[in-house]
Amino acid sequence: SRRLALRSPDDEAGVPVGSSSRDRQLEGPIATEHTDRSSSRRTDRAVLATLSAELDRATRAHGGAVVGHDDEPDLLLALDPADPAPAEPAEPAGYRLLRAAGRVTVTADHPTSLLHGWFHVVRLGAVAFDGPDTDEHHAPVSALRMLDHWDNVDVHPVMGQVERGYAGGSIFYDAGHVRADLSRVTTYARLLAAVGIDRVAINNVNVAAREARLLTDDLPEVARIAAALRPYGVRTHLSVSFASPVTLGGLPTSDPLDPAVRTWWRDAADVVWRAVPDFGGFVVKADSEGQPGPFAHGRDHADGANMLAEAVAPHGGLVHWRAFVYNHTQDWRDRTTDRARAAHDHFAPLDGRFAGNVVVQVKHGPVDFQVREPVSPVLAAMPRTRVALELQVTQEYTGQQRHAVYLGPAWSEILRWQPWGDAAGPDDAPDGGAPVTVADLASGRGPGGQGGGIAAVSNVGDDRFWTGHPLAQANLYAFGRLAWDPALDPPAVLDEWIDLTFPGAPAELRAAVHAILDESWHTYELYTAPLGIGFMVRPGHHYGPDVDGYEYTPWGTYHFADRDGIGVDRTRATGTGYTGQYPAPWREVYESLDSCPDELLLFFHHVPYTHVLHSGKTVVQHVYDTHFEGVERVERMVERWEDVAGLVPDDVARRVSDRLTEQRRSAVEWRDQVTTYFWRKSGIPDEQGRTIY
Ligand code: GCW
Repeated sequence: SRRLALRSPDDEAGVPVGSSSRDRQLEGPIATEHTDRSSSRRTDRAVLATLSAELDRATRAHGGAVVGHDDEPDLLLALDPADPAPAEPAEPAGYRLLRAAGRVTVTADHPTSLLHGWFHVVRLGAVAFDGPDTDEHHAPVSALRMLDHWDNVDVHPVMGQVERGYAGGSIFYDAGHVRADLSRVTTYARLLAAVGIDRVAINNVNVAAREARLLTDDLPEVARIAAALRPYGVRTHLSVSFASPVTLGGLPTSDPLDPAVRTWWRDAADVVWRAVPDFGGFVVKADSEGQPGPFAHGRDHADGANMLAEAVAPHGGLVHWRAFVYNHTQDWRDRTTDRARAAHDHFAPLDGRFAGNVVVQVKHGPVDFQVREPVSPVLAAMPRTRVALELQVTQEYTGQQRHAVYLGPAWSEILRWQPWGDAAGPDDAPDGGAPVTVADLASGRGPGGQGGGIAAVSNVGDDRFWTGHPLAQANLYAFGRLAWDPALDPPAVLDEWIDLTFPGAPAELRAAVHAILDESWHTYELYTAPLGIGFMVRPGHHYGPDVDGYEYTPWGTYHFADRDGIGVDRTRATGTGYTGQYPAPWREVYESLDSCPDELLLFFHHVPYTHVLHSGKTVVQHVYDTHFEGVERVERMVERWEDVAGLVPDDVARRVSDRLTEQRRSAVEWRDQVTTYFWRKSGIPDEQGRTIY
């Protein structure tokens, strides 16, 4: 029963809290000049009210009392705006946690940072008070941490309401409208604040006619969503259609260099910020998979992005411009076009041309969120651009929330990857400074210093467990925590999630959840497409095995298996030249069969089935062994859960059991199709004589 208190400058002076140094840092000089202070005060007041409600709620749940800040509280949350605020602080703001003689003070200069500090204390629980005296500063490594929803207002005939959504319908929309009751959105914002996410894009990047109108006719409804997110310091972004000037504005063109088009977007942005003063900005998928873009007007992506950037700049807004651009109408007979090359071919030459409030958002791999891909070379190719890393929390290609797949370890590997090996940048020797990681690039600590942050596609829907599979909540949690601090250890993050989700979890439950999830990403990799080749999924919905499903399609995701071998030759010597998009040492490491890591072998090389891996196994024997092992591991996951299911609420237990049953069925299906395919293609029997069909 602890005594909790909140202190803000309002208490003393009765004046609203001023705009924060953090906002200025996020948006650079443009925002400093123009940010409307009253809009940020509105957010600040909303978040302070939330903090005060959080303290009440905590004392109601756990005892104790909310007291005045002068009454010697055990925990004091103190808003302490820097005065005067530094023009350009070097680090994104976080909070300071001071513990002296069992009393804790959390101080921040921005209400949202203070809220994040509060949730840090919640996460620590009693330990927050019991530890030794300390004075710590916690700041997110990256200033921009965002979730993208691929939600449609209407139910799309093929994609459903949430494109690649596996957790029911949208939390924002129902029956063609923004929901009347948005209380769940506020609860969602609370979950996000608890893991440090503070920006959400609320509609699909594939913007259909109905959804395009969120920008105009539906603004009052968007404002309601923003109001539901605001109390937890989460800012709203919209995906917009590049063709809006024509489709919504009735103009004859959407040419980004046309003055009338520029005026249309400026006016549109003005109206948006009038409706939502703390609006975050626009997300754009242009010239990709049928979405309109600048190409139709003979312009490039920088022309398109900069035109929107100019429109949102007066409001301190951002444009997240996606680099997921490739030809999806390829001819499989054409061996020269390589989808993996596309993002780099399109974007690297534009480095230096994007405005300061454009973030170029790059998928983590060159193809499409596969269980295993090399890290995209685009992330290291644009030092003069704010580049963001895009991850996929929704499990489109990793089991669609029917399979338990904890992605924390995968993201951790990506975030820690070093594009220049042991060197700190393109021109540095290996001992010329600390090696730069992907996390450094995304947070502005790499060459050029232009971080665009970290974004991910959300896995949340209106499902009663939020994420379909209750264990998939761990992915949402881990994304937020790793975006805040990419150095965190994924199993430790999982422990945090277990503590918060199953309070007082007995040791057996904790051990079982670890046994099920810790290695689950590798397990999924074992029983699906081998050695970095990717896809092999059923076309369209992307669930379950279909080895040749995409082999003769226009989408450009091929494996080229024949009776002798498999893999895509992406070398400079004899293939598509994709390896040349990497800096040293990777351009050489991937180029050579000898040094290419096994797990990516078939991404980079076409080899005979008898090729011997570094592991000592042939490719075909590796395929057999991994697929049998994958299924055995899933069987152990099922058993582990049955042992502990009685320790969690019945509905959770049942849902997890049902999903694990499906995972086992699906893993067997994958195993049998993939092993049979390779046996039939190669005619090489399994050394262990197991059943192959
Ligand atoms: O992964 C693919 C998905 C599409 C998605 C696209 C993208 C929103 O299959 O459904 O469209 O990527 O990222 O734009």
